[in-house]
Amino acid sequence: MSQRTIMHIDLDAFFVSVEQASNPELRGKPVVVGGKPDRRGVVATASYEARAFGLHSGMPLATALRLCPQAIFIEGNYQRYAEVSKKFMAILADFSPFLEPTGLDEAYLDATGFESLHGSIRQMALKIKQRVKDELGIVASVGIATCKVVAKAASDESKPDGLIEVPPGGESAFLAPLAIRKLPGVGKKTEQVLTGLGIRTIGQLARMPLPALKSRFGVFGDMLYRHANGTDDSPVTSPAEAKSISRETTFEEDTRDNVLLSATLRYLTERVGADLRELRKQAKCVSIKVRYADFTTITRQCTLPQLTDVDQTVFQTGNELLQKAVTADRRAIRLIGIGVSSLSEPGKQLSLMNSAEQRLERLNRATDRIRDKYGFTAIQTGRTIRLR
Ligand code: TTP
Ligand code: MG
Repeated sequence: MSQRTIMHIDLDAFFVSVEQASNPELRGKPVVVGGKPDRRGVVATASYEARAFGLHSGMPLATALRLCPQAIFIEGNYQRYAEVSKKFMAILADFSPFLEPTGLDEAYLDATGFESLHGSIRQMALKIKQRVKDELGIVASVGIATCKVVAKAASDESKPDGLIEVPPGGESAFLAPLAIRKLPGVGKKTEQVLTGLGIRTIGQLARMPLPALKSRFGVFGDMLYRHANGTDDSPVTSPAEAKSISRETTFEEDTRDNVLLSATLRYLTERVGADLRELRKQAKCVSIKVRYADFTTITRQCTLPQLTDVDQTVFQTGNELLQKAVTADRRAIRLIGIGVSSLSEPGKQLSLMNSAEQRLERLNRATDRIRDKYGFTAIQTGRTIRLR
């Protein structure tokens, strides 16, 4: 694999930072999100001021109060954190379409070849940090390396308000002095086992004979070995794309009314069509679902002669399938649904476009895909069913 440039971006003290951004009185103070200390429960996150007193995520609130009586304890607003997370990911998507969110406040970004756009990858990282600061009022830490595992270890190590760039070839030298729990993927259990073997640093782990790690940890040992040596081929993978789009509805009363059935199918088709176009996809296959009063369910599908994102075409095809089904079986119907699958990008005459245009097209489409994806998930209130 040719050399890559991977960034790991992680927000500092995320939940607390959101609170501090909207309430200046909390800034610069020991703050805990997780709840009032008179309740059972644990610290979700502590501000860096509170961490100075030994507070950390997962600590019982009562212990946190004992260690830091002056701390301000906040219940937290998880919906807000999800909203801020969406904005954060949208900022990152402006920088590269090759984006893999791995939590509310962290993501990998493949920045291979992006230095020319920003002067250097370091400049790119600084711009990301600045935009997150300006637009969200939150500090992001960034790690840059040739692979994911080292990039993540670097962003962790850089905190708070950090930026560490591990030069290509410097991976194992960077990791070697770090405690083994700093190796992404090493949890409490693995740490215990490794400590039992006398291994405390990632450097010591990297020098272990591979067979010894394999016999101890199985396939995981193999991964530990590679990661400890700063090698990790895993790609930055954008979230799975929709493979199909469908809508269905249950009637208030079971029905044989053909007009109602068709009208409902039309309505559902329009919802499906809107999603399809928002995703900038076209479909080759239309299917319907019919559930009878006794819950027996049938599906019928039809492959179109060509790709489409036109409601009319999808509806006509779906309605023909529906009409055949109701003619063949007169039972009352409880639910109908319509879906499209075999999705692809709208056809392009690639041969007529030069390769630079093609690359831009791909880049734009990939960006749209990520943006659509975030909007898509956000409005997924039981209206959209995505099958994987
Ligand atoms: P982290 O990124 O692990 O932690 P953090 O952002 O609070 O602090 P930093 O990255 O600077 O070390 O987790 C992100 C959010 O996830 C965190 O703000 C709160 C939540 N969280 C929990 O609710 N419980 C936990 O045990 C952890 C680790 C995080
Ligand atoms: Mg964080």
